[in-house]
Amino acid sequence: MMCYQCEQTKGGTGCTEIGICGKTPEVAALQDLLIYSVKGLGSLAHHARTLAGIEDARVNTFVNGAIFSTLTNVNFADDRFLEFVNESRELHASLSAKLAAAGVTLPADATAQQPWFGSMPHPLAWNSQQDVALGGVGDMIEVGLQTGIKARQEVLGDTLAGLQELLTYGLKGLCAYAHHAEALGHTDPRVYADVQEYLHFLCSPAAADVGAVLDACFRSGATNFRVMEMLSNAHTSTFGHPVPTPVTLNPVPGKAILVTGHDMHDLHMLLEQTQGKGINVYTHGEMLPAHGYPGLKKYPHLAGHFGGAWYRQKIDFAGFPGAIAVTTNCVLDPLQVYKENIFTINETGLAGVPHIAADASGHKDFSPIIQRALELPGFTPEAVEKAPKKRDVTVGFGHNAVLSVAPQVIEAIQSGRLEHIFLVGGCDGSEPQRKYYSKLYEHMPQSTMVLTLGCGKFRIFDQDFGTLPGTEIPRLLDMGQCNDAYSALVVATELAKVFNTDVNSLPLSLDLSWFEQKAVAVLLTLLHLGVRNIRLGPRLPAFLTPEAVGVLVEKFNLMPANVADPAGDMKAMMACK
Ligand code: FS2
Ligand code: SF4
Repeated sequence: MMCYQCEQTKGGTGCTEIGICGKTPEVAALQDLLIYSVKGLGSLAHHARTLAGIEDARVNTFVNGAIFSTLTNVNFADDRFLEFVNESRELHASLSAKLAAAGVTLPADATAQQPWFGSMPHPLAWNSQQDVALGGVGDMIEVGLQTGIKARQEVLGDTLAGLQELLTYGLKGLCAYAHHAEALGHTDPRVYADVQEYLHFLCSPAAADVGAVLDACFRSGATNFRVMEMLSNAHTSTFGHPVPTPVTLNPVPGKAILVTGHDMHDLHMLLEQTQGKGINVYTHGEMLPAHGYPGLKKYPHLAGHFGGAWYRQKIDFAGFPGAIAVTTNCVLDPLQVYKENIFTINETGLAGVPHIAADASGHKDFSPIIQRALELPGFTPEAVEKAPKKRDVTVGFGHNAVLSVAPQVIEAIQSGRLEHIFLVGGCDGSEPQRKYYSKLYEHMPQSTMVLTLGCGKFRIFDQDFGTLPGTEIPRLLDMGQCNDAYSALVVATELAKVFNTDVNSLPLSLDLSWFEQKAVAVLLTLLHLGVRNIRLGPRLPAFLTPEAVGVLVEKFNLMPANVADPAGDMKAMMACK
């Protein structure tokens, strides 16, 4: 195997024997094959749309969900990937039949072999081959082994192969966001069309040109901006705009379910299905911001938050006395001690763990999770009594809430009481270098504010940063999940308008911690918007060669976070460098 799609990749170069995340070579091969097959399906859907105006709703939904399933820490179950690849080929056959019925033939070069597919045919041609024997996982792994990055690196060289991966990884993040929005009934035909155009592009001769690939990367950043806006609207129109809300970290006695991941729609369905059953529902990880939404906080049995960032989940889940529902990433191979308590939903999957699928109407029956919660002890009064008491945390500073205090923030900037604003957004992880982000906060002067989003916030979310001098406004404002990066962009854009300048000229610094491919999508959006001077860490992506990084440094002054010197980075940022 060879996988270098996330920040924790082995040695900063690539996981080759087994993933640091626990991904096996078998699952890696199946994921590579799925991406390869979806490139072919996306290319066919692009032809169907542009040549015959055919829009296939099942294909649109499937492509985004399938790509999402290959994102880091989403799915480790080889049988799920067998299903995904088979479904990709079935959808390909049914869309081909629609084209044939419409009397449309594909251009002669539609399946022209590109050298970087190596021993495999063009993906569109492979999807169409009826004589490919894919009886079981073993057959599929054999084929999948031929679709990895290595073949592309050999033909294209590391820089171009890496830039093709940059586009693919950006699509993984974008498709995850789009899929979340779709779960809430929000879709955009242009987003489906864009995704499939990029997949088609990756199968075309144009993808052998560095400039064309970079251009496609930045265009995908524009698409992702639409998607993040759509997702923000999906959340706020369904559950209302987040409002500042204190959240307890102390459990209460009673049966319990822990909900992890990012999918608010699942949390809502679970809150509905647990009403009146004497079960308390707790959020974990990226679900923390759910407490700020009026449409979710209204449920009295949404009892609080339990645990920290995703990478601590083995400790958190082992210590949770109830059932655990996994709605999205980040999930890890479970410990035996809680394996009987955990359930996967949506695109997530774990070998040997029950999966709850939606029915044709999108409804999910969470009875197995509820049943398991009722079987388990939950939090006993004694355990609650003994647990160390923690202070509340406050969530709910989406763009509406932050903009409602904008006049005070602006006044504070104008009077010099607020010197600088930091956006420290992104992912958390277990590597020691990530201590840089914890230390960064220690060096922040009192005359500053910090906006957080994503699971990186768990480094400081329970600390008291006090209020901005002369105001009641907290210095630390959490804007939500990594999915809520849109809110930060709205705030920055509105502030720039007030000061009659652009985002790059504000007293604002972005210090981003990346881990997986949603962060790649957000980075491409920021670059598309022309945001400069972003710090990125703790390590730069392994898939970007020094040559590729050089282009980003030259165009955008993208900087690696100086993880050895957080104080130095803080000083530089205070000087707007
Ligand atoms: Fe955190 Fe993990 Fe949010 Fe990322 S829970 S690193 O995949 O999506 O952020
Ligand atoms: Fe390694 Fe990350 Fe790939 Fe997992 S997702 S195999 S940790 S690079």
